[in-house]
Amino acid sequence: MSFRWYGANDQVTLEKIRQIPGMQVIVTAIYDVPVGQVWEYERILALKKQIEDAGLRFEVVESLPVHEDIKLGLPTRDKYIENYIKSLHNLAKAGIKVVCYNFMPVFDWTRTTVEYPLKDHSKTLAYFKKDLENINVYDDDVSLPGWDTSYKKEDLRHIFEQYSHIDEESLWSNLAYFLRAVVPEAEKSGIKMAIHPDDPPWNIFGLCRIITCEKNIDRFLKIVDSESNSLTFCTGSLGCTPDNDIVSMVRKYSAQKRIAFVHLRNVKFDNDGNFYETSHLSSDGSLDMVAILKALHDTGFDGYCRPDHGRMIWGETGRPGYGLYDRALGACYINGIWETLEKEKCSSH
Ligand SMILES: [Mn+2]
Repeated sequence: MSFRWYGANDQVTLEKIRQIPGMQVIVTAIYDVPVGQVWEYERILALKKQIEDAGLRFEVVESLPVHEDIKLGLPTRDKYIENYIKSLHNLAKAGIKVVCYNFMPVFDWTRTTVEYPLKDHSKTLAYFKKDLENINVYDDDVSLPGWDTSYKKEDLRHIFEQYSHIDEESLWSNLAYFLRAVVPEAEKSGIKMAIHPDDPPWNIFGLCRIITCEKNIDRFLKIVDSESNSLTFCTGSLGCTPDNDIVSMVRKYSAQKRIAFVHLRNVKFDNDGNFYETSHLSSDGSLDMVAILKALHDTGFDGYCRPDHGRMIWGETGRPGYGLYDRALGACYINGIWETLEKEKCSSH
């Protein structure tokens, strides 16, 4: 069981995280190194020490971001791939086991609001198709929750111009180029690369997204057939549409030993491309958490998991999706289901 922590500036401190029952591992990153630069060994080691001093372990990185030039397949990509490999070696030397990353063009996870009120007056992240359609990326300076930066319209024009040459097949080929260079190095150093699916799993503003569904994940895993080319299986990202059968996907990829890291989160979707995030409880959302955990348990899953986003409850404020309370409740719920599965297994033998 792990928990994402945003470093020394995170109001959710390591001391608080430590007090969540069953919490063992911290998932974090070095946030002040620009994308494409090498993460120095000394910096990683200092972070590890800070986490270990708080009684936790540092074994999962989220994320080691992929430079836009790699996704675009520009000639400069080789330099950035070289740096990426150097970072991987430094992380391995410090004992990191799993590196989460994504291959979404330009924008990270996308929501249209982070303050959608639920019936119980908690606030959550939501995506309404209509609200996204009303944003004109060419006319407005846009910033949506989830994006690290707000984009000026001039910058966006330039980025969209660059991506206008990138269709799905070229994105696949740029991803393959990256994987063929990086995965063998990860394998040698004992790291599992774990791609995070696109969130949401469909094109945004005409930018292609490819890590979206079972067919595409099958294709992804075949590019380099190695456990070091694995998944961060995010139930909420892939599960925000009825098109993906989450339980059967979890069962399949876990049996193949290709899930290194699981993000557990529940969402409530409709059939028109809208969704909002809920508490982890199965009956609050569209996903069956017991069935998901049973699929992991039946297939001998021994990787890392974390409660993904949480709602804002009990008056907490802070980074949307990353408060303490609801994620801690999620961790306890997950641990409770897992303990039940373990004990059932013992008593049935
Ligand atoms: Mn996730």
